[in-house]
Amino acid sequence: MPVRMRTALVPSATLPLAACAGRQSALDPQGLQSGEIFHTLSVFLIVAALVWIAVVIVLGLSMLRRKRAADQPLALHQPFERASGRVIFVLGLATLVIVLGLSIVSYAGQRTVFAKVENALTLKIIGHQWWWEVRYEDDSPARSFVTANEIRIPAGKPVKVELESADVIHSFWVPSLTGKMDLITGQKNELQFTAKNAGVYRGQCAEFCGLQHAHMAFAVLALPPDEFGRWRDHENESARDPADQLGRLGEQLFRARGCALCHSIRGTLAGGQLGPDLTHVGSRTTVAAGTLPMSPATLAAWIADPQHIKPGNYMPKMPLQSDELIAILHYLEQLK
Ligand code: HEC
Ligand SMILES: [Cu+2]
Repeated sequence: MPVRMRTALVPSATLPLAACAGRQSALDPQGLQSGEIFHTLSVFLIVAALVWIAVVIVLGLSMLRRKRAADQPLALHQPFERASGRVIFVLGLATLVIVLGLSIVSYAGQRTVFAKVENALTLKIIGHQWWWEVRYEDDSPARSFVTANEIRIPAGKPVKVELESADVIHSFWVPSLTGKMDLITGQKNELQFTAKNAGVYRGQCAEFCGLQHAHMAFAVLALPPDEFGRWRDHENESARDPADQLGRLGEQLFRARGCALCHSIRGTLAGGQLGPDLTHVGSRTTVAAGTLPMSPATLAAWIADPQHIKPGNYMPKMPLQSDELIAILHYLEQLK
């Protein structure tokens, strides 16, 4: 085999294994709920595998020890009939026991997965074609704020997400942390989960919702609780004022070029509701619902031509001069 081909085959052969770990995998559970789902799956898989192996062994034996056909195929052989009757009865009973046992395992798993814990951190998540609105709500409106495409949570603490949709049906899925739940217009669905460890997990819309469904992802950042507290306090603040002349120009252009019609930046005159809130966009880890990693270059590419990056999405290509783009970019980057 030519060397080039062999080196190409090695990674492709290990690919299925590599796919089992990482930040978006139901087979590498990092949450209480996903752990329970994985446990249920393992029990089902092991029991089903044992049954399958037993069936194959019996099938093999019966083929090996096959007898010559009787001269009178219709004549009953009493002792054999009685023995096979017993075998069928025992196997029927075994099937019943196995199915009942698996039902109990499944029921117990569901009780943990859908258990409601008091005092969970509550977030409201609204699905939009093709991005996620994330609302941190508090009893005091002064402590409530909106962000997008990124969920930060305290590790080890229960989190409740209330799911709704602004348009079509979407589905909230963070495989590493828990199972799926749909977002439906006019209906409030709920899901609770707890990330066992700090880390970054990837979530993805899991219900086909139109053209850019595949680019409707989000990041879940599970932070140590004190760090989460600091982030929440900071995120609750209004956008910081631009630090320099170019930033101030960017802020003006953000309104003058129509961005503010669709985007809100708290603490400024920008109050649009059609697109993601950009108050702290500079501190997010991705651009356009997980489509690109956040950097000055990707942010610039997105603003310059969002239709090139995510064709059909609801942010139009805005006609901007290059110096206007630079000023707006400079302004948004500062919104940390
Ligand atoms: C007609 C409404 C509309 C206008 C006007 C608009 N946007 Fe957007 N914008 C959106 C929508 C909708 C999205 C989400 C797109 C997606 O991810 O599917 C978005 C996404 C973004 C994002 C990515 C946010 C994130 O969380 O990743 C940035 C940055 C952004 N817009 C900046 C701008 C700037 C700068 C302008 C002005 C030049 C502008 N937008 C004009 C609707 C608009
Ligand atoms: Cu979708």
